[in-house]
Amino acid sequence: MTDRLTTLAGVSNSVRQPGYDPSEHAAGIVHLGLGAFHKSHQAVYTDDALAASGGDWRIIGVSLRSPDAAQALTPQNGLFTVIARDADTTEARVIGALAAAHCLSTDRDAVLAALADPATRIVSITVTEKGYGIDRATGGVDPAHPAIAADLADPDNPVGVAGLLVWAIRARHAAGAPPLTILCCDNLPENGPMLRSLVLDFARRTAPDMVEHIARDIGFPATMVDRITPAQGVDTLALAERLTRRRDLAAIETETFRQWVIEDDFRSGRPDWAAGGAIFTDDVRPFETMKLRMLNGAHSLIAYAGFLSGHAHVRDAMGDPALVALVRRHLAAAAQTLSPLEGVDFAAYADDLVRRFENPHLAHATHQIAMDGTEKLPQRILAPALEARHRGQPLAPFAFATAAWMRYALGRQDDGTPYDLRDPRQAALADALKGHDTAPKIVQALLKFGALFPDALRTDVAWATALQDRLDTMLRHGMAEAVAAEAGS
Ligand code: CS2
Repeated sequence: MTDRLTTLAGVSNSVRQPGYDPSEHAAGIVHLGLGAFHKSHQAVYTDDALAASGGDWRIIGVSLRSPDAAQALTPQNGLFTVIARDADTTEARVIGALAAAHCLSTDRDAVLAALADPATRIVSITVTEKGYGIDRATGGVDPAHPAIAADLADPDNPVGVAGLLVWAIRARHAAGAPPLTILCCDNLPENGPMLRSLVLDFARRTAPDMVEHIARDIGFPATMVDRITPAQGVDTLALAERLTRRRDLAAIETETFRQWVIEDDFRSGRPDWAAGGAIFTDDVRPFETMKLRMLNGAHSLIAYAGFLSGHAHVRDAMGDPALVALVRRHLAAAAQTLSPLEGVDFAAYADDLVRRFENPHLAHATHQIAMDGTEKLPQRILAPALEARHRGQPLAPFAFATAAWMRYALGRQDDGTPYDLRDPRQAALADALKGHDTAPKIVQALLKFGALFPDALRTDVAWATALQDRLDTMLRHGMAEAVAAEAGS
């Protein structure tokens, strides 16, 4: 049997290896959310930064609940393979940036010690949109979120992001450790300011003496992150073994493209991420809005319409010319809601996105992207819909994507086969939808759902009619026909 990847010795020469000796660099970052995306994105940029400019900036990766990542990575001394693929390239590289991997639920002490350690200067985060427990209406904590509720009740034994951060800030302040920079790398609008307001609100409720320190000394840079990275696939490990000649249980596949735009507000230094191509800027918002509305918005359209018309993966959905026409229409409509961004041609960006979605090597499940719709819809689809309405631009593309989500929220295929919605509010959605089986009723029930839809859309008759018409076609004729009808309209 092939040896496990535990050192760089013996890894195939054709595989790129860290351009530095990992053992010579201590950790300076704790990362919460040790998933495939972190491994394909920040860890790769950090690998480039260490090779170019050195520094004690390796990463201690933390999963909040699942021990799987730590169990795969610890026996490999943190080493793992990133396989970047597109239509004509397959490149493997071994990443040395990860100094350790822990799981909070099984290894609390190690995680808390790392957060409190004065050597830690950055805490970065990818826990997905639903991981934070933000009340989007107030910007503060959502006390009903399970981790927020647990941490409000017992702030000394934190289990969630806000609780861990405020715990760390208190411990570090008491010990005179350097101020942290807290780097949100999730696809949320204005993610830095959003996390700042969440942490401040949590501190107000549990550690009021820390509020001023947080407001003054802790940095919360905004970021736009981008690299399409499916969950590890069934073939990933075999491919990694073939390429590296080592058995690597932590290998991941991703695309060759990557992008990172970061607001330069670091309070105690940072790695030279620009060496890996990261762009530092004073204002991330225009990049972030573009990415959320164009890439992520189109992704959600593909996920709902594609999944329900029988396409398991994005690349298969991109084989349906009618759906591709809708994707292109959506991208153009989303671009029209943006303010011009110097140096960026939105039409060229849209063309690149279509190519990226078509990537024949990425098995990116539509069901994966479809999850957590209530967390994703506002910034991806509803914000640009609102902007389009304000500017008097066509609403049809956004209405179709929203109707597709509404259809998806019913939790059953056209033939009645149920599927798991995978949404943090799925019980409430099921409740709201109970007994409603016609398009007008479903649309009315979901328009009123929670604080999901902005008031201007909730009360707009033309918007409701546009949703109803499309949902009605989806219900009567199935999603594949609805896609074809919309593309032909
Ligand atoms: C996707 C994103 O799962 C999803 O919701 O839209 O994870 C997307 O792949 C990344 O944002 C790409 O950078």
